[in-house]
Amino acid sequence: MTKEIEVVENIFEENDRIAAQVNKTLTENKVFCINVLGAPGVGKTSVMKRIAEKANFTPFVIEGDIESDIDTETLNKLGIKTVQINTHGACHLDAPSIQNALTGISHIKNGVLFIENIGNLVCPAEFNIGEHAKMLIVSTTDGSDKPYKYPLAFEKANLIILNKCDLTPYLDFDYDFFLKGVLMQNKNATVISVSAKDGDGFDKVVEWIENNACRI
Ligand SMILES: Nc1nc2c(ncn2[C@@H]2O[C@H](COP(=O)(O)OP(=O)(O)OP(=O)(O)O)[C@@H](O)[C@H]2O)c(=O)[nH]1
Ligand SMILES: [Mg+2]
Repeated sequence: MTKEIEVVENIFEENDRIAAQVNKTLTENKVFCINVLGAPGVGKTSVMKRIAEKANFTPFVIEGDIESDIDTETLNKLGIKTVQINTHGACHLDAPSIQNALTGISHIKNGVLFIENIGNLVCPAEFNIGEHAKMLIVSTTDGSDKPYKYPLAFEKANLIILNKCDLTPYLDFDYDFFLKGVLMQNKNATVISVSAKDGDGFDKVVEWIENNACRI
């Protein structure tokens, strides 16, 4: 039993050591890195597309999926430099996989790197992958109780984006209950409501990213 705990500790230690190296390299190259977290289908890719449209910075993307390169193909077609990681089963990205993927993005300098993590509200929150900030995306279609049920993702997030707000007239999403749950986990995160479908709310998102990116 003791040995099992040691192994888990070693995995986290090794991951954190490599995450620190990734973070140092990105910082030296003036690349602000955002770990994009959220359940499957909440709109992680759609949100990144909207941010890229509005941004004054150069966006780069590492796409994490268990299988397929659908999102990578979509983003590359839009002119956003994107590389794919397929985990073939693993439920989160880790720092060594990011260190390896970075070799696939040529001339990564002066911009913002988005890493779309595996669609999952649990494990990705446990692993640092070299990011400067965690952006958690939740959707009105998920229900307003998610901060209560998946506290770690909310606790770790720096920016929380509530997406699919265009659908609220058709849903019973309780924003006050949602926000109360967020504040129970995290009093420092910025919360922004958006619709990636309509483009509403993205001025604030881009402003947040630009304000934080210039601090590295
Ligand atoms: N109505 C509405 N639909 C949206 C919005 N954002 C995304 N969608 C739709 O939701 C679906 C999933 O969006 P994606 O951006 O692929 O979500 P994702 O989180 O990247 O999904 P995975 O990569 O599969 O985990 C697509 O059909 C989008 O068109 C929104 O703001 N409003
Ligand atoms: Mg996606």
